[in-house]
Amino acid sequence: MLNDLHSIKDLAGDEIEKSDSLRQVQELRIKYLGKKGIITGRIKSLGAVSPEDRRNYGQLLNEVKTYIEDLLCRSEKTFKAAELNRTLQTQRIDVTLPGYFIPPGHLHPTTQVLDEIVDVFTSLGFHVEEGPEVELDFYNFEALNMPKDHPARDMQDTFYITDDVVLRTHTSPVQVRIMKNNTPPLRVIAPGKVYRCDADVTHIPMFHQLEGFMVDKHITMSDLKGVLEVFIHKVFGTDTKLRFRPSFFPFTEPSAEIDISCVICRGAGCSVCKNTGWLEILGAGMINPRVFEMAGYDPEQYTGFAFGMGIERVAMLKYGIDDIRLFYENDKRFLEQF
Ligand code: 2NM
Repeated sequence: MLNDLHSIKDLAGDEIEKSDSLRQVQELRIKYLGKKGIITGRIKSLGAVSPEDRRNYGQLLNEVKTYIEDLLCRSEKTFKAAELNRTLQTQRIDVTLPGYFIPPGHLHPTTQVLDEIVDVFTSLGFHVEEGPEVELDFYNFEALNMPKDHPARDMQDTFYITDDVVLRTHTSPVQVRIMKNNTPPLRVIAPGKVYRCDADVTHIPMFHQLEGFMVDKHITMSDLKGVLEVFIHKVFGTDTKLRFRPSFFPFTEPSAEIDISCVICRGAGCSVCKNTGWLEILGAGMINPRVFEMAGYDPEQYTGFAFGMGIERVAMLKYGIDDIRLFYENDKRFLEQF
């Protein structure tokens, strides 16, 4: 009976010694110590051993069990260490290797130009204000001297939300809101997105505008000319000439369109300026007394100038870009140039 245990011990020792993988050792653990294993079986039938042999048999059985357990553990440990070593060899991470290159991003050209323009006007004492893009018909048209039947409304193709609510077609409604809630002197610019139902090489349905105005006693067209000249010279260079052409806007009287000498040919004549030597860049004028009345100001007491420009148009002139759609196609070959 004890011999039986000795031969189990020898066989197990042999088998564990000869195993050459962790899997094999684990199978041997099941074979000897598992639920239906050889040693487990002997322990279970310990009750059947005669009382006089049970003590010695039990003691030896325990020794053999501990011996096998020990061998299995040691063998498992060896194989696990070898496996870890192999993993460390084959999957070694060299922390000194350079990381993946993450190309730095930059601001969109529209934002760059907008920021530059905003900087010029804030340096002249203008405050930046914003307003809603979904705007009441009243602020977008009515208060800017464009009543419901006004032909000027045909000048803009408007996105209507309801009869009284539109996507703002310009940022002037912000100025009206400012005037209604403040008393002069006022120097404010309103940059932001505007919407017009339009699409071709020079028009897109959403673009950016910046409008500004200055209201106080005794503001004249000279103030307008001075402010716009500083702006143009800072953005396009001091050798850029300005030209004021009479024009019409419902919200200003008198009104003017402002041209700058062509940034490409410097006035000599080329394809960009269509041989005129001039490029249109801004609209402006003296705020119409009717707009002041709508805002609750006394037009006898206050005067003011206002102006407006398309940011993408300024960017196109500044960088010689001939298609406005490039600003919204997100082609990296285009964007990376800025
Ligand atoms: C332009 C041209 C001329 C303008 C007028 C006003 C307001 F609200 F003060 F009356 N804001 N912006 C204005 C004037 C805008 O854009 C071409």
